[in-house]
Amino acid sequence: MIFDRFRKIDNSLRRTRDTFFGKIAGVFQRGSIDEDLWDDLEELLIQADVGVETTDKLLQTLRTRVRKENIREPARLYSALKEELRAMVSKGQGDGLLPAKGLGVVMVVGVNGVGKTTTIAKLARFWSGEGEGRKVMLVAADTFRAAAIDQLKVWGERVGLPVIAHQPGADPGAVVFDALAAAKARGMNLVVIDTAGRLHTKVNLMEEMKKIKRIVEKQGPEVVTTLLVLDATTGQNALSQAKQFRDAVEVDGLVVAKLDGTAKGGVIFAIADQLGLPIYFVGTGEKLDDIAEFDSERFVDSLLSQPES
Ligand SMILES: Nc1nc2c(ncn2[C@@H]2O[C@H](COP(=O)(O)OP(=O)(O)OP(=O)(O)O)[C@@H](O)[C@H]2O)c(=O)[nH]1
Ligand SMILES: [Mg+2]
Repeated sequence: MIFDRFRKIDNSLRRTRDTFFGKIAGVFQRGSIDEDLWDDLEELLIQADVGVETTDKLLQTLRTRVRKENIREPARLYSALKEELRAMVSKGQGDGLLPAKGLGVVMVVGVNGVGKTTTIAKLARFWSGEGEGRKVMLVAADTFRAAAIDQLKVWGERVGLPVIAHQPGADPGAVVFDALAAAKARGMNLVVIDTAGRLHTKVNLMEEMKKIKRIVEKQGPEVVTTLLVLDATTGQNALSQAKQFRDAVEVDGLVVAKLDGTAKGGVIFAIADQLGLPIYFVGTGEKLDDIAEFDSERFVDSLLSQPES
């Protein structure tokens, strides 16, 4: 299982690695740590979508380490870079996302089309499958579009899990209310809520999301977790979305979808650094199996390995 997860992370990072990250190793192959090395490193990190702010911070930390630890060899600096990158994305890993017992509710939010519904199907399968073995129920709280409800029902059938839905146009709060009652009655221990995609700039939609959360909380589940799905292919844009969602509702963690479809995977460092939110999963493709628990060590090692020629 664990090797499978690593393989998925490796494969999904191919484009990001081959485009810029894989070239970083080359920067450290010179004889000494000089200004050219710093310039080249900075350029590659920014090109890799790590972002100006996070890149600056990394370089400052590394320069300080070079001074304090008296680092002379580029190879040692390269190790230090890996350490700092790992530290940046390792926050919150291993923390309990779901309760050990009692009812857990996961609310999945994000901008239109980022991959929420697909991610829910993947997670539902993961959480209900071997090892995790939870009794999972899905909730179609994206009531704006009939197609959205159908889409979740189709996934529900494929993964063999119940889906609670109302008619299109229904109040999302009412669906959620009913779903929690049904979950308790049927002895479920995990409810995953699909919400409508919303622009982070639309105040009324952000309010609706808060309302859904309040309704959930009133039902007294053990844990309510809000997962924000970001689309890795949008690069730095994902960062500004995440900031606004975090400010509107309490976001507990992130899923970065479509890592396989981008060379901009470096944005994960900017997101982790500037939001201080844990990354729990990454989406590695369009199929049900294409999801992996995030692993900071593997992520960094995989990114910095040399591109295949
Ligand atoms: N390559 C790739 N495609 C993905 C991944 N996750 C989702 N997608 C695709 O992204 C598209 C949008 O996915 P949805 O799950 O419908 O996105 P959504 O956020 O629910 O969209 P709305 O409900 O319209 O806001 C679909 O074509 C998915 O197959 C991923 O990890 N990798
Ligand atoms: Mg959807």
